[in-house]
Amino acid sequence: MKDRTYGIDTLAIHAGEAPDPSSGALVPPVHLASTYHLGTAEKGAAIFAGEQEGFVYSRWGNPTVALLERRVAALEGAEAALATGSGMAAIATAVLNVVAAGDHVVSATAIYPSSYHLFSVELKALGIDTTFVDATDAGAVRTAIRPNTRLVYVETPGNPILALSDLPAIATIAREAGVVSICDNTFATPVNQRPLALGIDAVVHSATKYLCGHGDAVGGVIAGSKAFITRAANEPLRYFGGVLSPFNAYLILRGIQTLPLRMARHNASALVIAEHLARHPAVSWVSYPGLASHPQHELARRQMSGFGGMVCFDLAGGVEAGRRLMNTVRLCSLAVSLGDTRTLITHPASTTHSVVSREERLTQGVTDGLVRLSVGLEDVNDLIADLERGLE
Ligand code: 4LM
Repeated sequence: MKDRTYGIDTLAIHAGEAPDPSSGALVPPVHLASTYHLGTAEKGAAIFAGEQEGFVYSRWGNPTVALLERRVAALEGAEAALATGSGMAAIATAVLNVVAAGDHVVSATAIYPSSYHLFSVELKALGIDTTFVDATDAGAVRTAIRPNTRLVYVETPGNPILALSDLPAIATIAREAGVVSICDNTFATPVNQRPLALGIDAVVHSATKYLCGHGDAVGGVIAGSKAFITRAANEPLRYFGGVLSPFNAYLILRGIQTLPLRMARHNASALVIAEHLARHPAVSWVSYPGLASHPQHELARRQMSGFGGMVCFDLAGGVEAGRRLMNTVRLCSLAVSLGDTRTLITHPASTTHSVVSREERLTQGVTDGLVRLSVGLEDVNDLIADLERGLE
């Protein structure tokens, strides 16, 4: 199948597939084997020497996982992809594929907090320094680049405030400086945004989110050039070992088939809800890239083909209003994560960030009334009615 000639709806269902030769089954088998028969000594030697393709051991490669990799590569328009055991494993593997002790990273500040921790604590302990910048300003990225900078890292739309980074501008800055660029595309998905086509070198995903889409598997994926992916597979992934289980690969593959359909509904419902909240007296502001009031709405229109299912808003009534909303909603689930069929809602000030001092959380952009909504696939009128009861 010449994947590039098909539309994304077709790729999501068929890319990379090869019917199981032993049974003809259309649904991909879940290959649970950890190890594989090498055939003959000569064939085993050829596989080990890299002269012949073949599976050896499932930490090095697995047929079900490989199908997921081909599928995501096609969706992202990448030469290759590499699946990992979680989104964090994808980020750590991709980053460690580029940087080593003594190197420097320029990262957006507004990224998933665990990614921020990876750079600010874990990589720092390994001798890798990171400068965090407001990546909504591409000039700030350029200014922060040093002679030993090896990597520019962004997440757009960023978690949770949905700030955007100008991907073509950042890709150009990185390329001119001889620096690798990586974008976390989890919030947008390849349906709404294709960072590689905009010049970014590699994409990382938490496949736990929209790619899987049903909240039943943790996983991650990296997509990029064949050289980038081969090195990531043969070095950091193989030796740090953060591989994906074949069963989770199967679940994510199953979810991906409906990714374009689901994203169309996520996009449509999130816009309706964002517009509704923007008119609501209990809401002081709404952040959604699809609203004309979003400070980077024009950029969103240029680099995204849909604005996603995440909506962020601030309650005028602060922490108490947030607590009331969390305790009143019935259809929206009070839960972290995102990208599921069901709507997920969080109010960091009363939950995940309640142990952090108010000053510290404000510096992270987590205001008293900040609410993050992962708009699911339920009837949008039911969702609005559910939110309305908690906003009264
Ligand atoms: C959450 N997010 O926001 P794994 N990249 C982005 C993310 O939002 C996440 C990851 C990577 C949330 C999890 C609890 C933009 C996670 C990390 O959880 O390692 O698959 O992905 O609520």
